[in-house]
Amino acid sequence: REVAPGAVHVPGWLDLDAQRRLVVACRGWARGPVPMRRTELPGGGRMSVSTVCLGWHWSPYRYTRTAVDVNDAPVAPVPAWLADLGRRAVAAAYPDPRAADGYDPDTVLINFYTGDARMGMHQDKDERTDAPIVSLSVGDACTFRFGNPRNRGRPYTDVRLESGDLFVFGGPSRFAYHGVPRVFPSTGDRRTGLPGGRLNLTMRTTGLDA
Ligand code: MD3
Ligand code: FE
Repeated sequence: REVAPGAVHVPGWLDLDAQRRLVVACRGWARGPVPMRRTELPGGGRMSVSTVCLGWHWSPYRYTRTAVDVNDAPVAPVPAWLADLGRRAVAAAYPDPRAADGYDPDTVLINFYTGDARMGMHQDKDERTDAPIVSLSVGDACTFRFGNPRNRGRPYTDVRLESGDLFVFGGPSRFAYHGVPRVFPSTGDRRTGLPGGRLNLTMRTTGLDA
């Protein structure tokens, strides 16, 4: 379903086994080499969402190879199987059979939401390319708010994202404001291996040198 030009929601794209494999892999990455943590903001606050990164480390508002605001360790690489999943995701979302050609995300941000975590409306503009962003959700459902490229407010569209859903944001949607105003506790399928909370992976192409 195309929510806006270039923004495509594919409900239930990941089967239970694929979700389970992501949960197991993310458990490992959450432990190290860089522990998953709530990112500290320049104003002194802390995000309510916990994050760990692959390939490049994101901290407000840049990408580095080491976790400069955590333990300074080099981040784990993006495994080939995950980049491949990203390519298949782009191919599944866009009808053009060549849409995924050359798609090679070099960073993945893994976000974990407890029941009271939120993500305010923002744009993702620390990447230097306009390659699509792939988003995969596992666990509790949430309200995802997809806005416009001009400001944090209306017009926006609220979409419920469920475990297994894929969302791809490319073209004119790539620089739209977006956020997660609420998570619905205990709505996830425990068979994924997640006893609670919401896991989201976003695959991106930084455009920084290899
Ligand atoms: C639309 N994450 O990590 S994923 C983020 O569910 C982020 O954790 C949310 O926003 C989450 O930056 C939303 C969907 C998403 C990700 C990136 C986008 C939507 C986007 C970039 C541009 C437009
Ligand atoms: Fe974002």
